[in-house]
Amino acid sequence: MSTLRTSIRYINLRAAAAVGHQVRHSSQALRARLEELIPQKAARLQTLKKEYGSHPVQTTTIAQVVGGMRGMKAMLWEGSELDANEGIRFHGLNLEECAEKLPKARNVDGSEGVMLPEAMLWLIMTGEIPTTEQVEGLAKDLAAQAALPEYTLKLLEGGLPSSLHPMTQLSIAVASLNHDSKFAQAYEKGVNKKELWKYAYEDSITLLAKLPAIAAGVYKNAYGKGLGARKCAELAQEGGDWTQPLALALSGGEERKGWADCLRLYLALHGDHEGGNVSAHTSHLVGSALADPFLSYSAALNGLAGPLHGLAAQEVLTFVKTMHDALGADASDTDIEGYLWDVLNSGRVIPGYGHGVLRKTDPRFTALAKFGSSSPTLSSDPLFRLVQRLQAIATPVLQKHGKTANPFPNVDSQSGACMQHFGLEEAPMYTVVFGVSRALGCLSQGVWSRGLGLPIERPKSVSLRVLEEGVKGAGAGAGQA
Ligand code: CMX
Repeated sequence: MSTLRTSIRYINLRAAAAVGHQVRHSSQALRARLEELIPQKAARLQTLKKEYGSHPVQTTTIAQVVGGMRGMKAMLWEGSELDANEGIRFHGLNLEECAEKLPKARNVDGSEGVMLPEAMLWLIMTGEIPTTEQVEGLAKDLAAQAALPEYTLKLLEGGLPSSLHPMTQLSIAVASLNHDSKFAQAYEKGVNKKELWKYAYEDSITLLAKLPAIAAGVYKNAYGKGLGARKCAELAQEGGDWTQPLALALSGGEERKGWADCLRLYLALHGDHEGGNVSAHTSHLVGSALADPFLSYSAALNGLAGPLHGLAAQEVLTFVKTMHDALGADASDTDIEGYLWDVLNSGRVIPGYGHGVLRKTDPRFTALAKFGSSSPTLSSDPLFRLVQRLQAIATPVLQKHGKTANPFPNVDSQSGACMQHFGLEEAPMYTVVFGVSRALGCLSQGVWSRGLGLPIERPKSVSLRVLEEGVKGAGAGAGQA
């Protein structure tokens, strides 16, 4: 692989340390902006609650109660909204607009890279497009806190068995950071509830800063590969953006052309997907009990580890590889179609297809496919090509099968094929990388939930008997009318 070094135009952190006052000032810009925005939105929320608190949003149906609460509007979150046909929008911006407007990485050859995930974080948190300087300040803030405490390092340097699933290792390492949670300490000291968001923010930045090193540590601990957590944190502290140290740590220090940009794109695209998906909702729920951001996000990761959610990327790659091995490189469309029917007839799902909300091809799938197709090496990768080809075959098969509400590919269909091409071949790591990304949205949501003073979540469950009695009542009532 070629070794074109990618980096962004950030000044070196050590040089910046010489003007420590300025660095502190710039890196606190996001927090300062939140300090302006949160009271404004909190006031709007109070007015809405006071004047229209009993206004109905929608009627809840029995199908929703017994059907995983599909489409039930029951949470407040503005970072992103998911339209069934258009896909994700971040504060109103679709993915193409984000790709165009957000500050980007810059390669040392002068070419422009892809949007930076830390710019996406800024957008999710504030609803505003950051300037390059603001993103630089944020990246420096993250880099300064990249190192892991010894107790977390111990876990990732042999403390946890290498055979433990990487997602379990990630979740445990994240939860361990609760040892030094500023949020938990502030709560214990009795800090005013209105101030708690500031501590949630501090913990969230700390966690985002450390996630790349944790992921690198998990990789090394599970597979004995890569540079590990300490080296990843050291690389971060040498300057650069949030992604590059992780890209290098996962590739064992080899600078693979296109890899850092692929990872940046992946991290930006997966940052948030509305508030109700399993990982986002879990962190919201756990955070509503005022558990600190480390515990809340660790819980979210356990949900992300489910095969119907984040683990799907791992499943897809295994599925595509197995199919490739079983049918051979010269498989015809008919061979592939037969293979898919065998899967469906044996009661299994086709991983990477379907979605709880989307009813069209996931635009994140399209964004990764576009990235791959523009890369001379990735576009000719056999597995990448098979994923592209599968799209035209699997959708009609699923349509004919007739069960799936959305017979189109979701993002997990594509991501594993991209990552394996750049050398990250261990499929369980894909969900770990997803876990690094999803923190952008989950943690932002946690900061805002505390800023808006949202209460503990406590929906009402009902028994089958209550539902049955309710139906009888409605029938009798209708009959009498
Ligand atoms: N292959 C085969 N059958 C599928 C299917 C698929 N890819 N997707 C859905 N179905 C089936 C469901 O299992 C369900 O069958 P039953 O009625 O027998 O239970 C039926 O179609 C209806 O399901 P749905 O309303 O279309 O889908 P849900 O909202 O219940 O579930 C999802 C959504 C993603 C869990 C489902 O489509 C699925 O299992 N897909 C495969 C796994 C996957 O790719 N997950 C990643 C999702 C993205 C993410 O969250 O990261």
